[in-house]
Amino acid sequence: MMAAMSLVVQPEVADALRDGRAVVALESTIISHGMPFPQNVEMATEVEQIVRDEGAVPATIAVLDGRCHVGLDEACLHTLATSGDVVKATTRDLPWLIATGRTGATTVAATMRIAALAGIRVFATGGIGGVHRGASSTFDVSADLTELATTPVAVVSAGIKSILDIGLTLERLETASVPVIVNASDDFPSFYSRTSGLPAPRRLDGAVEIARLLDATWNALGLRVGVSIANPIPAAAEIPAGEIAAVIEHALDSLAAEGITGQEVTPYLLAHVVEQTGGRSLEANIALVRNNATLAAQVAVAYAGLGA
Ligand code: PSU
Ligand code: MN
Repeated sequence: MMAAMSLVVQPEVADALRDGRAVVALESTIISHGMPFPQNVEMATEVEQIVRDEGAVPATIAVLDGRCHVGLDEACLHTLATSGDVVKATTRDLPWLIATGRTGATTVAATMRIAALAGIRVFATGGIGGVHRGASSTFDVSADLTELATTPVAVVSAGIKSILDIGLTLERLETASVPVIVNASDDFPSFYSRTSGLPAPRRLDGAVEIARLLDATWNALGLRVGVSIANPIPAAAEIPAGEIAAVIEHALDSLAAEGITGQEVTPYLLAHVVEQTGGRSLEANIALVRNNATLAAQVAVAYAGLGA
């Protein structure tokens, strides 16, 4: 089978999946296109350790020379973190990468798809893509939303960055019947900030409640959808929404001035924000990814414990 041939699962990950033990998928666009070197590779390595400390097996996902890898060694992580010509790959890019034997860093969408093929149900990242501001004229809506609508993987993020239209993104997720849960808060978080001005669509408290919701979604109801779990950034690392707002407005202005469109939009905005905050946003970003890895691993352990 073509899918089996192009899927390379690390033995440790394959063993855990076969035995029904907890596995957490991790994406690679955040490494290649979401953070600068060397913080990107330090973050990727540290996050894998956090997942292990919580009793789960990490599986960082990327396409290497046309094969979908589930679980990467140190050398592969380093290549993704340093090589300037790694393609940013969303789901529609996967066939092209496989057909041409190329290397790509997977977005949330592409990581979800490969995780599902491997049988992984829980995935930790920083922020998910969504409906871009001005999408009514640009039609720029991330394929992350399409994937959440069709692929049964739970994605733990710190919410949605306000480079996007958070309200419209939540509307699209509702239309797609994607459960959107906030962990331990009544406010929907906006990545750097614990609030966004919007309420949590639904709230749950902790991994056991979240695992029960996953069981209800996929097993009791048979819904073939993703689940979005928003985990607010720890208070100590938060950048208040009012403070980051001006930086984001500036980033959006220069995006327009430079005429950047399409797949380059998100990496451009992320890099601009890091530059304008003198690295403070990068520290916040790393803190929230750590926090998400912890919760995702706890959820994966709790879900495995249900024997679902
Ligand atoms: N948002 C972030 N950090 C990120 C991304 C989004 O705060 O690193 C990355 C993720 O990989 C996400 C992708 O899946 O950007 C979305 O890109 P686009 O908007 O082109 O779909
Ligand atoms: Mn886009």
